[in-house]
Amino acid sequence: MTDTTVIPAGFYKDYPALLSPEGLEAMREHAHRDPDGFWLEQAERVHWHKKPTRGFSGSFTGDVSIRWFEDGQLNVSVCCIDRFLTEKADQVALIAHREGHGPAEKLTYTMLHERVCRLANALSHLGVEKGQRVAICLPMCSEAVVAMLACARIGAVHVVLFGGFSAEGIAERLVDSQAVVVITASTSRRGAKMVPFKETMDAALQRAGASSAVHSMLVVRTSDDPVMMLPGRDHDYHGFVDHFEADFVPVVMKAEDPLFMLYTSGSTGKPKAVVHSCGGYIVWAAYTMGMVYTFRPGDVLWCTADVAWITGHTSVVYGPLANGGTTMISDSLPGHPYPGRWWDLVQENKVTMLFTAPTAVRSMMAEGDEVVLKRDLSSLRLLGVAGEPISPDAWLWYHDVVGQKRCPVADTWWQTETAGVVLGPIAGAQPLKPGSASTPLPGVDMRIIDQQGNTVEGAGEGALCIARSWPGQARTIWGDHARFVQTYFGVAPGQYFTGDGARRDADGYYWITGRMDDVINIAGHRLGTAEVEDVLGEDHRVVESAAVGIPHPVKGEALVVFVIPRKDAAGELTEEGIGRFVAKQLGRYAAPEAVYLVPDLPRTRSGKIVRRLLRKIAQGETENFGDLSALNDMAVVKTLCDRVWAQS
Ligand code: 6R9
Repeated sequence: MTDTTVIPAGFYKDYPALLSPEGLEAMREHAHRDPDGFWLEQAERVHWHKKPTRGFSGSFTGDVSIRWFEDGQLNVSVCCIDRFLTEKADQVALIAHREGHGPAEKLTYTMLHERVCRLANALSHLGVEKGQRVAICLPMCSEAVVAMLACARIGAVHVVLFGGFSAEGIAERLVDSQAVVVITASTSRRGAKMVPFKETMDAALQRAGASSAVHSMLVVRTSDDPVMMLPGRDHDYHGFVDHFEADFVPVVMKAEDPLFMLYTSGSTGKPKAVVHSCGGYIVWAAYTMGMVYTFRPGDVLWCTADVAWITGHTSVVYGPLANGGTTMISDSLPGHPYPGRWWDLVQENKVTMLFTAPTAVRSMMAEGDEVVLKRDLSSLRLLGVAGEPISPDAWLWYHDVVGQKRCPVADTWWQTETAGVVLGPIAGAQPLKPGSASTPLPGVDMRIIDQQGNTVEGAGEGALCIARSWPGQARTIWGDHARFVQTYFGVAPGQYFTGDGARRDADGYYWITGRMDDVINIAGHRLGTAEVEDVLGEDHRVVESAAVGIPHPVKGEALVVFVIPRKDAAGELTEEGIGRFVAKQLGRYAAPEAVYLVPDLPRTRSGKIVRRLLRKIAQGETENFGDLSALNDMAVVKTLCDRVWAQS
């Protein structure tokens, strides 16, 4: 990786910078000198029923307790809608485009308010109470945004589930969260594929049986496909919701009441839901999105992330709306139905800020420059990425071809657990370095910790940690605080460990080196290798398996699985069958790139699988394996190399 390219802060002559370099420094200095004062000032970005008088209370040691703005009271839907109803009543809040459904639907702040209130009434009518969980499993449609805000309005905790999850995956999450109501869709198209939302949800509920608490389901008819409805449990979304009143008095929440929980992958097999609370989260969403994106009159932000990921929560819904912006969603894919589809959407909707994943940038780059250059993209003023590392090459292509060197590219590093951008540039106020997620936002105390647990000063490499809490920090793992403490505070005591490694250069810019735990990142989707191995362990014909991630030109990383079949089952298990099984159990996004049936795996003398070696073998390497002295059996290496070679 090269870090020699530096684009000076003043490079973008026409870019309306939020801050001057001095202004940014002053903010950093204020946050450092007086953190409580700084964050209470940032808390003014949102509307409070009762203003908080304290910033952080809690501790990063012992049992770890994270609380922000504790004596404040608010309702997040008011922060995102009601407070704009006088000034911006007729401004478009949400543009919802659906492929093959004609022009995009446009909801003003007034219309959004009406829809959110009707659903809030409908959910209350179904008996949903403050603190109960509501599962939302929808494609990218306006109802998804409305559903999240309606939960916020009644104080219910939303749990957005990805439509690509399998019935098993959804069942597990419904049981764990004890959601009482599900909001889903009939079927939906994703590119050429049909996603059977309702059918999968029915299968999930059947699987969960009495362990699930779901009593009602609202079904958005996102297609004309026939859909089976269970009388008494299932309701047609619009047929049911649209009869309710268009006003609902928001439930006043304490700052620390939970707003939502969101499942993500870690280094053990069981997916975990991290919990975010009302006050800290919405201040953080307003702050991070306001700082990195800024929102000026006429701006249209299109963040292409699915609402089921944290990026979809913060950059699609809460961040833009808390800033009084216009946010756009679309269920389209970059190259479908034709190359350049996204550029047409940018042009048609006069998108000013485009925010996507590096994997999408790489796939659009592969379509060639002509596809981009044929379109009028002059509405764009800022480009962004998040979710995985972007190479300087892809960064420069995005910057030079898409942005025509007019638009800064903000590479932002963050996580489900951080809820919003932690590392990212303030365009116009600081230089940009292609391939680097630049510097921490003011108020973030980022550290690099070496192998001995010491803080690295200046340039250096190690574990990426954060030494002080920030308002949007996840408060706990749902139902398992001990796991929260162990996962995030076990590496450097008293500090939050991100799970990532990073290098800091002499200018203080951060270069993410990748996950340090067993999490792989496929096209921006986190997947724990242990999740895959657990699923394979369910098949009694599998003795043992090992899943690893290898570099992939478009998806960033791809999954490769090594499986030891039971001797008597060797003929029954096939590579394709195993691939299909993993995709069925975990979801299509987890479909392995390659599966190898092998007689054994490389192990140390103490029996630990040597994943580093497996990763190399999976990439087709046959030598330069480094020090193999710890291996208990060298012969297995040759067997595996032959196996991979034979199949490639
Ligand atoms: C927002 C999101 C978090 C993990 C994170 C890291 C990787 C995110 C990145 C990045 C390099 C960036 N990641 N942004 N790696 N550069 N700009 O993606 O949240 O789904 O929880 O994933 O993604 O490894 O730890 P989440």
